[in-house]
Amino acid sequence: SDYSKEPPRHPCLKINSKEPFNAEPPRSALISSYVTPADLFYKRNHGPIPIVDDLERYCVSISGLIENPNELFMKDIRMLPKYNVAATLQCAGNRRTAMSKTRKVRGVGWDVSALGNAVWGGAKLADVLELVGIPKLSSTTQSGGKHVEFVSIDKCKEENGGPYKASIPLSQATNPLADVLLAYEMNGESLNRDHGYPLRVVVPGVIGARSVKWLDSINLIAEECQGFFMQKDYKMFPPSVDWDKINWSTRKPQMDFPVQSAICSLEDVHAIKPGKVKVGGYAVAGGGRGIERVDVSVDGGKTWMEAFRYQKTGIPYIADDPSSDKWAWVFFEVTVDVAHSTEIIAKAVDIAANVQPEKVEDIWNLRGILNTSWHRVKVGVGH
Ligand code: MTE
Ligand code: MO
Repeated sequence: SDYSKEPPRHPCLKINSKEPFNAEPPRSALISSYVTPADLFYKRNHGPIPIVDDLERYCVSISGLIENPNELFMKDIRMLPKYNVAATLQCAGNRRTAMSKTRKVRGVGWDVSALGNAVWGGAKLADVLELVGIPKLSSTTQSGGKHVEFVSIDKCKEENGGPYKASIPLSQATNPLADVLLAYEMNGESLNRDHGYPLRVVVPGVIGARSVKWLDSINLIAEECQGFFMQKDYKMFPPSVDWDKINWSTRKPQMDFPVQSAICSLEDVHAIKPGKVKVGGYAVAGGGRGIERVDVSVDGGKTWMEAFRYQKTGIPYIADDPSSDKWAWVFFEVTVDVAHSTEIIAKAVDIAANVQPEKVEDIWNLRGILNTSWHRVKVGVGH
């Protein structure tokens, strides 16, 4: 594989793996803007970044279990109504490093910044599929297609040199309310190479792995995609299963993200002066469920304070308010009083009353995915 033509990257990114390039911004940079700038947005790759240099010739083929296979060029996709959807993309491996500390897991290490919140601009997949003859709200095509597979241009070793791929159910793909996009813009600018230029899938509310970058083709298939990242990775196993006991076929590919939050105003171990401390971070729920509440504790979870929440410009965020962005994270903030060294904890609750689990041990899994345990930072108080 050829890593000699990688794009330039922001120097502040913390590199977790160089080839393929996997990097995240520092915590403080992550919460410095509600909409994450593209250069600070985490980068999660499984191979070299492909180069698409002829946009005129670039097209997406749509085939498989579909009555009228077709090829769509950029101009066809741009002709469809354009939507701007604010959506947080989060890697299933976010916070893996912390999970690895209790018991070793396999996978790239990540702190708490393997996620970002962008405004994705593009066509709705539901409109694209309608254009090729698949009606809205379909759960099957006439030829028996029940899943929509996205195949990329990039090549990765997990697929033995083949392309990265993933699928979602046709019912989700053809549901306009699911807001699945074929995006050509990120934050009002053309997608950059790292994030999928010229066209990527964005599946809001679902683990990042299903948002295939550098889209090459779409296949209508009867069963979910049989690719590595659907069948041999990104599945949630119980703590009792280790590598000697694993049977991949017993589990479903992970789709929705569970409720998550993390403190970003403080590092894992942070020295502070006694007195008032501002605790800030992000919270995000999967599946379009809003965040109902974020609780913060400064005494190891004995007592809790509710944090203030907002989206965009500091206007209070109320879950279920129609003006809130259902796929986007909320920022939280609370000022606490700290007199001596302690642990500061955050946990979020979504509108379905799902709560982050207390202990990472209880959700430990061999691949180290979905670490959504209470987020803890240690503050050392010096005088
Ligand atoms: N798409 C392709 N083609 N190749 C990849 O390696 N990585 C996936 C997904 N789509 C990947 C991909 C994973 S695991 C995640 S978390 C997101 O892209 C990361 O998107 P980003 O790099 O734009 O943040
Ligand atoms: Mo990911």
